[in-house]
Amino acid sequence: MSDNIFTKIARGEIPADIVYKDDEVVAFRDINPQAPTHLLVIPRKPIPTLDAAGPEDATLLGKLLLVAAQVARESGIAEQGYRTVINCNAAAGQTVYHLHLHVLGGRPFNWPPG
Ligand code: DGP
Repeated sequence: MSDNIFTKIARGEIPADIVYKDDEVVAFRDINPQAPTHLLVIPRKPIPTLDAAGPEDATLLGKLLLVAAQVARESGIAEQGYRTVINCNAAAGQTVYHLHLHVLGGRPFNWPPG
């Protein structure tokens, strides 16, 4: 069993502002929001990075995206537009080694991201 902080949040061992949960996926508010709405969507399965995901995770990865779209709609940011981000490994800024998808909205975002 993994001891990373997001696995503990998924198990309810650490408090978080949870906006969605089912038997495979949990979504909650980021503790250090970078936008008026900043949600994290995680699998309960402790996959450390996107690079560590395999073909056996294909359905789960698709579900993460569908849950991201659902929580974005439910948060009222979908029509205006939102940014989804997966940081993979250190150079991309990943700090928590449990796969997570950021959903950011409520303000404009630049492209390219810099
Ligand atoms: P990343 O840089 O992609 O690994 O993003 C990790 C995010 O996780 C970062 O935006 C802050 C957030 N975070 C870290 N620890 C906690 C926590 O204990 N609770 C919550 N809700 N978010 C956390």
